[in-house]
Amino acid sequence: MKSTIFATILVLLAGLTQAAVLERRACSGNNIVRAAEKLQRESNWCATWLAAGTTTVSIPAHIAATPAPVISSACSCVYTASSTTTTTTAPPEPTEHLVDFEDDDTPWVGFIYLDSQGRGSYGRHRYTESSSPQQLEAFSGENYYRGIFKFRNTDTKHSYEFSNTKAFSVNPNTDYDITFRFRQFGYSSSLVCSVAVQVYNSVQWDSDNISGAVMVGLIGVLELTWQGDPTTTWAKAVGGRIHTGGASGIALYFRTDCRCPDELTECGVLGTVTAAFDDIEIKVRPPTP
Ligand SMILES: [Ca+2]
Repeated sequence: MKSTIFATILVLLAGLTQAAVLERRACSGNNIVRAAEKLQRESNWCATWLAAGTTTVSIPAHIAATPAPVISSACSCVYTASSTTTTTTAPPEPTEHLVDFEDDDTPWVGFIYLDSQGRGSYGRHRYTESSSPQQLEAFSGENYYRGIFKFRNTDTKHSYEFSNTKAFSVNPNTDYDITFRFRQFGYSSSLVCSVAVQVYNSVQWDSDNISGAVMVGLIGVLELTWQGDPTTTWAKAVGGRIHTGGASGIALYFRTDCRCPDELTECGVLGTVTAAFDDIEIKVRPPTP
């Protein structure tokens, strides 16, 4: 009994080995595989054969004597049907945009920072309950974008600039409203910060260069007014109207200038200032009734 089982296992093992060898041989360069290779290369014949089945495809004369299963086997060696050939069409980009800085990945928003001494920091900032009370809560969610800088006695002005690195898609020949939330934090009654926004139709971005945003094609400068007081709360900048003309994209360039008032002889009393942005919105202007 024991020897019978052993013999059966040996036979099974032999069968497996033989099948494996046969398969390798089927894919080696024998005549029928070479013929299949040529047919596939020249006319996609193997793909058609394997897809359509053996009854509806005419067999070239030089392999007509070969049994169909052998042809299929050879064709399988030279052509593998792929399920990844379906083309995917990217969904159209939205023409209205909200930048709330909540995503980790905000690839089209890059920023540059300037001040006369090159001091300060900038970036997307996350406010949590454990943050210092001196820090600023976001307008939406937990995140906003900020520049932060400290006045020294000899400083008269700090400027903070940023732009997006990829133009937002918009409809040409359309009126858009551009709004955003801004807050100046660390306010001293005599400090004045102002925000100016320029709109371009594209931006070229060199990510290796910290100041690598090159704005192209000025469309206009936004005339802004404030809903609220940006020194005490998040105020909404409104009135930023733009007509896209021939442009199908717009890129925004923000500049914040914070000046030490002339009457202050020692600007260091202004301390640390945060210029913060959140919820930048680009929307088609509703038609006026
Ligand atoms: Ca936010």
